[in-house]
Amino acid sequence: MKKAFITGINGQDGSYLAEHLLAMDFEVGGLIRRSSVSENQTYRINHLFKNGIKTYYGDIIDKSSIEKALSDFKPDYLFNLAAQSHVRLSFDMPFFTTQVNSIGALNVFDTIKDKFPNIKVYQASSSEMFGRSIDVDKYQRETTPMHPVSPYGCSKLYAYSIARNYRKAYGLFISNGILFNHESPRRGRNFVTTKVIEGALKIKYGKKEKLEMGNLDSFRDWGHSSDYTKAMLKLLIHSEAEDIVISSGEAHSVRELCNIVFKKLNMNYKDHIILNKRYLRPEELPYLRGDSKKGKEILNWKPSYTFEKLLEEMINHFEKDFI
Ligand code: NAP
Ligand code: F7E
Repeated sequence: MKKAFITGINGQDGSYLAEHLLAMDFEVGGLIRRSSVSENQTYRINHLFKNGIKTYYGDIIDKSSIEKALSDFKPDYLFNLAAQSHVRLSFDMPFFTTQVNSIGALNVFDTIKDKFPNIKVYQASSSEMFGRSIDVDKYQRETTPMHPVSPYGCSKLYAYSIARNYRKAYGLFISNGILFNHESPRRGRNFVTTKVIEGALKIKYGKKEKLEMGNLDSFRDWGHSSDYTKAMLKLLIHSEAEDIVISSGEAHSVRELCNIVFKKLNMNYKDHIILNKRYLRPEELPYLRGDSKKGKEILNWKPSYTFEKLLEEMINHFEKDFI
């Protein structure tokens, strides 16, 4: 039985990945953070303990905690998903974001180099690393230059680069999955998909009148976390370490997202959405659309969700709380 260890196991992706690994007969372990509200520590993975997952307290800023957990669990694969993953908040907390996303990743890779060089590592890289850079055909792909426009994007670019450096310099198996936005019913409430869906439902059910939003004119390439976490495993069981884009290949604006969600709930978003400058970013990334041709070819990966199906699943999930 192969063993896989996940940092960030209690996150959106960590929980879907853990489910998938268990279904594929892996033994699964993961790092969880201490929270003063202890229920939050394992909020998204409580349903998996009956399957025997093993968790360790730790933090990727604390190198000793990574080393202790890996010495005990002895994984074959490690998925480094732990991060401060909110882009706008990274402008409020640039040092913390860099500490976790950059130095935290280095802590993981350096522990692997010194103590566990046979573990294969997945690094959760992000389309946010491209920033405003885009190819002439209006796609971003593995070869597109990276010019991030947020502290989050910069912190992820450091982790991406040091992953490649450690792979080459020390012969380690470290792969970067360059994932475009992906969502699900488990997406945090302050990301735009969940925020629009919950906001629209509150308006429909009379709990709220207006929804305060930031920039409606940016475009994102949205997929489903359960599809994208399957690509993570495919990347690590691939014969060679690679850097690979995972995306849907479609770009939709935030305005279109609002239009679809409100329409599905028989409302017009224009009657309810107002601008609050608080939700604007000091620098915005205007357009993301990924070309995942390489991933489709070498990993034989393809998404099962369309944008509409993703939104429908999320609306149905959140609407249960209102009925
Ligand atoms: P998420 O829901 O925010 O999950 C992040 C996880 O990391 C949480 O479980 C969190 O712990 C944990 N964490 C944060 N700081 C930590 C630290 N210092 N030490 C240990 N654990 C820590 O994010 P996600 O959507 O699942 O994304 C997973 C990864 O993919 C992240 O690295 C993200 O940056 C990257 N990514 C995400 C997307 C996307 O669209 N979702 C796209 C590209 C890349 P708590 O549960 O205790 O908060
Ligand atoms: O914003 C706009 C906002 O916060 C999407 C993370 O998973 O994907 C995610 O980062 C868009 C942006 O995701 C609001 O300005 C408008 O243009 O849902 P988001 P993100 O910033 O794209 C990347 C790939 C990651 O790696 C990250 O970890 O929506 N927007 N109004 C808003 N966004 C939010 N959150 N809230 C608003 O009120």
